[in-house]
Amino acid sequence: MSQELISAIVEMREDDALKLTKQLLDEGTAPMEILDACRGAMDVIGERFEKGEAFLPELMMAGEMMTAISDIVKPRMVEQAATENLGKIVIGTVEGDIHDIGKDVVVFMLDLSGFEVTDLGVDVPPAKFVEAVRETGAKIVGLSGFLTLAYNPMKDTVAALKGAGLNNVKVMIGGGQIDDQIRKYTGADAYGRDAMAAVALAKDWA
Ligand code: B12
Repeated sequence: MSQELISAIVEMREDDALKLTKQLLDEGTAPMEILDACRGAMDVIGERFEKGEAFLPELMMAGEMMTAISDIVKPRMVEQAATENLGKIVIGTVEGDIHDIGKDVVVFMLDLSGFEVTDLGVDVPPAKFVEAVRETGAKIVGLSGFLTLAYNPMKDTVAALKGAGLNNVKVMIGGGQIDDQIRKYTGADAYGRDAMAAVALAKDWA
């Protein structure tokens, strides 16, 4: 069934993709499992784009489908909602990058898990992260980025936080192309593969 969902997304059959998503949820498939299948589909579309077999309109449509699917999936995650306040987190997509679907899922999950999240949106310069951490007193920062071009802004943001004397703030990074090697390059404290990992890291630091 997940394979069917992947095919529907890759073939840009949005109605089928949304129907299959609802069906999978009704059958008891875990929301994160569905998002994982979507990641597979996004990788295929992304590769086609890279090879010049798909173009910007396809990428945009994939983004729209992904948003619609995560809007269906998100309310199903609510069952596990926490009541305690675990602390404050500042999060945003770094400067030069406007990808926000993955970040929004992370924000949703952190919020649900009991964190008070300040979402700075997309294309966020390092200084804005510093300002928000100072204003909120957050002890955790999340940096999202999907472009190779996001690595340096992530590194700059980590450096800006340190430069501002905010040494006790923990930084986690994530997004499509990010891995532990990029974490080392940026100087961030941890890398999280998905929203569940983001929550686990934040809980560890709370
Ligand atoms: C949809 C999409 C778009 C949409 C974005 C819409 C939106 N509102 O976000 C649009 C059409 C706008 C777009 C634009 C561009 N895109 Co684009 N896009 C994609 C695509 C297909 C899917 C991304 C996505 O939304 N995935 C869905 C989410 C849910 O996936 P996820 O990774 O599983 O999310 C989890 C993790 O990432 C993690 N996570 C996310 N953030 C964080 C943060 C923390 C702290 C943690 C711990 C975890 C974490 O948790 C998430 C939830 O579980 C990817 C391909 C891909 N394989 O990802 C290309 C891709 C990212 N795009 C790419 C490119 C090149 C572009 C453009 C430059 C194209 C152009 N020529 O204009 C522009 C860039 C504009 C800019 N300045 O940012 C390339 C980047 C290549 C590179 N090496 O840099 C990719 C990889 C495609 C490719 N293979 O070529 N894109």
